Amino acid sequence: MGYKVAVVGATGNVGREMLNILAERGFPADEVVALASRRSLNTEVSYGDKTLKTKPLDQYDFTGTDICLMSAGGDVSKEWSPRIAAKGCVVIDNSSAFRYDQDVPLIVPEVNADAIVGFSRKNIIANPNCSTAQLVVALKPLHDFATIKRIVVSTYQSVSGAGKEGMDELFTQSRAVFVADEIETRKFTKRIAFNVIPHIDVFMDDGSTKEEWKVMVETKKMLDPKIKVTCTAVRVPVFIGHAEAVNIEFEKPITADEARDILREAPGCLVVDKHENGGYITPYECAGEDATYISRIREDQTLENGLNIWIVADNLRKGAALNTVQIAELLVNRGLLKSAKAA
Ligand code: 11C
Repeated sequence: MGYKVAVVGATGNVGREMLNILAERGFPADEVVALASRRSLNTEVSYGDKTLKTKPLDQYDFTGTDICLMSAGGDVSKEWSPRIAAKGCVVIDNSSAFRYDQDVPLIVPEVNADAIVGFSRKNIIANPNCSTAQLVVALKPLHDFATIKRIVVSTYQSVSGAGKEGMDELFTQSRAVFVADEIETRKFTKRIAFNVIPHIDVFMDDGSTKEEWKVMVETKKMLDPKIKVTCTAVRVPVFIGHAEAVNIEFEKPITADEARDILREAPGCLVVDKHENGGYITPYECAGEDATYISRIREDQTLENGLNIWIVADNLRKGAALNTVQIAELLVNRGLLKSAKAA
């Protein structure tokens, strides 16, 4: 028996990728329903070799739907996730609306799969921010080996993290530069074409941005609350793929060779680390891929038990849609979806 799955926000960057990945991975669905706001009504979206027409979220009855993959932003999620969950449908939410709720597990299956059992308290599971997802995939096996004390993260985040409008703005501004046209900024606060912007999401009282705060709070929630995290999050003129330079301080000794061997065996990780020209992965190469790539693994000579690493992943896949589908697979594989349905 397969499941009935709804995808909310099916016309967005992440929603479309969710549909692709459900089909690609052969998720055991008898029926997949694409839902969207009235603005995007009857839009055609692909699900494998089928084309689905979006239906309106506010007219859909979730009774009998087993699982809802939600990618419609925090405000829509706050309003709809509890209503959908109350119908017995498990919500896996890609927004930040429930990530910091103690009664909602925040899950990256390679990192904290066992925490998923907590979903039954609210019938909601949260998917982390894209920059945190790839970070914890790479850090978890290293933490298990040598216990991380502190990390300093610098992110290089692609414009697709800001949705389709972000991608359109990079394209339009780049073209305008070449044809000497006027550069308009709408989505970003400064020009993004041929530039970098040290600002993602809103500013907090301490001068950090919300993106930097999310990386800190979500890493602690999923990996270990004792780890100290500091982050600078930067938008770069790349369409897809987030990169991160991470400096890690461990409690116990760990060599670069040991880290490389550990990461080679770790779930979800792919090490590309040749000390030669091009012997590392860049965001452009990771677009469309599922793995979290780790390169430039080296000891930090200025720090006892310190390493530097470079992490790259497709932010729309491991950072969002793929991780959401992996959570759904985890529910299925552990028999949790059926028991939730029976309860
Ligand atoms: C960005 N990381 O690149 C953001 C997008 O909390 O899920 C994802 C925001 C979130 O702009």
